[in-house]
Amino acid sequence: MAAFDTVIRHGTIATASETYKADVGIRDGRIVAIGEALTDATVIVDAAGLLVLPGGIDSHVHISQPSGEGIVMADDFESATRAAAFGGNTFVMPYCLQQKGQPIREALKEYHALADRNCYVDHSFHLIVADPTDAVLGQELPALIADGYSSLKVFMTYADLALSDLQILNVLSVARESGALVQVHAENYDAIRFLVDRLERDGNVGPYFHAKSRPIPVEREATHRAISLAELVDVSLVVVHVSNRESMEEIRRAQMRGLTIYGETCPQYLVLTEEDLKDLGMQGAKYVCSPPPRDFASQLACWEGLQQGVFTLFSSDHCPFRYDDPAGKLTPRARTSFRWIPNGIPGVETRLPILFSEGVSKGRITLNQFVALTSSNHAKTYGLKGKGAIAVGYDADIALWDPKRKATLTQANLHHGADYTPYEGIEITGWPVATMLRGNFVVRDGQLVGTKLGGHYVNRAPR
Ligand code: DUC
Ligand code: ZN
Ligand code: ZN
Repeated sequence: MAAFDTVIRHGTIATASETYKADVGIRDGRIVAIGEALTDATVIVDAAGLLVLPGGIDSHVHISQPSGEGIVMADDFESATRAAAFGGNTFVMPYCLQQKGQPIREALKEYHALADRNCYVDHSFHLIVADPTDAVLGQELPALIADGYSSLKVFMTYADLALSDLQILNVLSVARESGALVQVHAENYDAIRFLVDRLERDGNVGPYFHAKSRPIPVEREATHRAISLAELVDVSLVVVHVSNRESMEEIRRAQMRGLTIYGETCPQYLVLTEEDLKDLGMQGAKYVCSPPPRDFASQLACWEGLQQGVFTLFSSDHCPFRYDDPAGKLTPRARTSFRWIPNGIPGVETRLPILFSEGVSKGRITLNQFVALTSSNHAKTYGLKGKGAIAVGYDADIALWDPKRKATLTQANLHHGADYTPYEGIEITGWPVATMLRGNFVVRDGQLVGTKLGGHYVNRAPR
């Protein structure tokens, strides 16, 4: 019997801290050896000229999430995880949304039923707490956290989701007691309501005014408040999808004061601006997400956050809706006001190529920072054991990258369920040419070779 099931030969391994040439020996889905001239294998993969990176972990995606009456998300678990695999990912973390009045366990049952035997990559769920009743806080959440659902998300905006400060404090307190990590969507709900009403009153209803209804102070204020609430409870917090300097500086200040506040940013804040929403017709709806893309100075601030370690997580916030579809961006009411345009854009397949190309290929970040920001830090932050590194004992979740390969992002070549990409036309240098999940190829040479039975649910111990 051969020593290894598979050996990846002649590649260049990169981890969050180092880059070196070595072969990788895989047995039973795990990395069991890293060394020179490993040859005793059933399958040998020649990775000459390629980078051998841990598979991407996208810890912020929305899949099959209810999104309002008549609105349907463009991806189910099959299409989202297929797109994820084509984009060099081996793990996604979607949300389980608790609807008002619903036990979270009931919501979880529904999401598991949708995901089971329907995923090309591994997955785990964050729990969106929309209704923190005494029963949810006192019994349900502690039990769920103990069962391995160890991350929660709270919203400071949206009619059916926004929690009061008191409710957020209560959730943070349960997280502290039970060992969960809380993410926050930081935008001030009342300020947005005020601005939306004023814009509509003045007849400013096109997609562009979505951005004007959620300016930077709306996000900065909520970021500051959320951090203060976490400080009061003495608990860690992840501020997700940060879009601008002022919010980034709030996080930096908190970190410098010794608080454990994690920051996340996303591709839309590096390569899009609010100008993209400006269209006399409805095309701007393709870029409507929250917080909205800002301006060039904000892009630079987000790069600075990544370079200087204020942001340790780079996620897609994949939240796809079809554009030309009454169940998507062009829902009939969207034409009456930006208020009704579903919030969110696709990005699970394009996250890694965009950061690789704009970051590594253009010299803004190192290859090791790329690995940390897209894989290793997600595993560490959210407690994914044996994921996020090329190391002995770790799962053989691997993306092979051709750092020189050029491509143009275009809808025709993507695999998500949306009918557009907001990143259409972006030129990329550096491409994931193969994705391997626990030692088996899911995507190879542009072909899907895995099965939707391959991706497993992974639970995560309390912190
Ligand atoms: N928040 C997200 O995290 N994703 C999409 C929409 C939103 O508001
Ligand atoms: Zn959010
Ligand atoms: Zn999101």
